Amino acid sequence: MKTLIIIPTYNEAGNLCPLLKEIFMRARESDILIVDDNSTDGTGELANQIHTENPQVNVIHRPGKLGLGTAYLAGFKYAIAHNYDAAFEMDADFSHDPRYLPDFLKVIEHADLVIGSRYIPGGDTPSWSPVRRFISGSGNVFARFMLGILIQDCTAGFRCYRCEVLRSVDLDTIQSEGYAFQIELVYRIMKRGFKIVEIPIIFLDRRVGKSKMSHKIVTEAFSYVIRTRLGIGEKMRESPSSLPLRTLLANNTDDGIWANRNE
Ligand SMILES: Nc1nc2c(ncn2[C@@H]2O[C@H](COP(=O)(O)OP(=O)(O)OP(=O)(O)O)[C@@H](O)[C@H]2O)c(=O)[nH]1
Ligand SMILES: [Mg+2]
Repeated sequence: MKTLIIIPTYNEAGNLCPLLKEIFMRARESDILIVDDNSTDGTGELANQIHTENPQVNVIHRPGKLGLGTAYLAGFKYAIAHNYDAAFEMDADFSHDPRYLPDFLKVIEHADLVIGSRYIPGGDTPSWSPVRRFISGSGNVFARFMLGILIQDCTAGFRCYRCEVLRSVDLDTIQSEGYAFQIELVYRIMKRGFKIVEIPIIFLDRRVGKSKMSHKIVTEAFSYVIRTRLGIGEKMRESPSSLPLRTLLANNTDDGIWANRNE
């Protein structure tokens, strides 16, 4: 399967080289796309230099910090245009440990979307404070309950999509960023009846560099869930009232993988 690992970067110069080295140790055949937003620490130039040494690594440069959601959308469109079979979302800060890549690659052979989940047996967030755990955990419960999503970790950002799934979700109508972006994509994909599988991951804090997390990202996620539940605006087409009643079956399979699918 021809796969692309999309890595959005904003000031990740300290992480980039060690990360790419570890990725190639685990997923030698995959190509990498860095989407850099004119980082001020030289990440973009570093990415160019890596590209000249290794054409398996490509770079999209954008003029300024335009947000994580649009960075992934640019990456997805690149994956579709270049005929990849599957595309990963992966952070540059080592929170998404490359050691899980072989698990994703195995499971995507039989799934449409694979999510690295912190909230199924075997998954964890050991370095988070109780407050951060509470915000993420309650946000997930809220989104799942309001939108009828039976995925345990719908804000997770370590994912592998089949490109045919990305083709089907009308990427141009997605406007969310941050957590809302992840919820919106999983919700749309679930509604179209694709097979979504969660695999456990241990999510660690970034090794070096600064977080770009903000209160705005959390507020946006709550707002997206409420607007979608109420069927406000364009999201009406995606409203939960159009979900088939027997939408999802959650199976905790023998190998510790949770599968959700329309049946
Ligand atoms: N291209 C691009 N990348 C971004 C932008 N904001 C964040 N990123 C990248 O997206 C990934 C996730 O950002 P983080 O700062 O780690 O945010 P987070 O993972 O939600 O928060 P932490 O848990 O605190 O690390 C990293 O690879 C960032 O460099 C942006 O506006 N544009
Ligand atoms: Mg991070």
